[in-house]
Amino acid sequence: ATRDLLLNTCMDAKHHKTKPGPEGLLHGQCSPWKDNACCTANTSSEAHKDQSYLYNFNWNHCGVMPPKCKRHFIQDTCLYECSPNLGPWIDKADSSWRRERILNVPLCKEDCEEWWEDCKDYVTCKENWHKGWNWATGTNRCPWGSMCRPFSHVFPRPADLCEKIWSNSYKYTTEHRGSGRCIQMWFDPARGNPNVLVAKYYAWKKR
Ligand code: FOL
Repeated sequence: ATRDLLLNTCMDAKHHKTKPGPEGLLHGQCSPWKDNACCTANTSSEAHKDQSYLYNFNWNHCGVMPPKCKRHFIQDTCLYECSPNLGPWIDKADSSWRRERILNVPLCKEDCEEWWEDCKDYVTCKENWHKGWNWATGTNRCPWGSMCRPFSHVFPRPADLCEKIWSNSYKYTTEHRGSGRCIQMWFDPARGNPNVLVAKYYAWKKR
């Protein structure tokens, strides 16, 4: 059935496997996905590096990003690259580097708010981190005329951060972790992957 196509699937993007499957070992913060993942072990390692080959993306474009903030970006990368449970939100992407993207994934309130809280004193020069960088040196630098300002200024509310930073990959929700109604970036794999049920719920709702 159509809804089954939305479950246990990988998007057609830059580094994703064609199908999800076990990986044995995934690195660090990506390890919760090791039993069933869209990322390779190599992608999971790269997700933890400051200058990874994944997107040549530089987190430190306005000075060094503190570890308590960076861990949320690493976790976002793990979810984005590894999760096999984002099918209901896969959409076509018209871009040079991926055929498909995720759109409006309902992120749990706590995941969004903790991300914002832990990053609010860091600085950035851009609201949308997907587009408009200066790539002249091979990595992203702030475009001419932009200024480094605190996250709390660029993203006044948690929803602004979670929704705008990756072009609406996420939708801010008031649903709580463990409710089965929102996707968790963070979870304890000892209790299984909670996002499996969330994808099922939305796959039934959508079709
Ligand atoms: N996390 C989530 N949750 N959703 C995502 O879509 C996502 N995407 C990335 C990382 N984590 C994510 C990938 N990030 C460029 C910049 C960032 C990036 C991938 C590519 C980049 O090359 N930007 C160019 C424009 C490229 C184009 O659109 O053709 C630029 O102008 O800066």
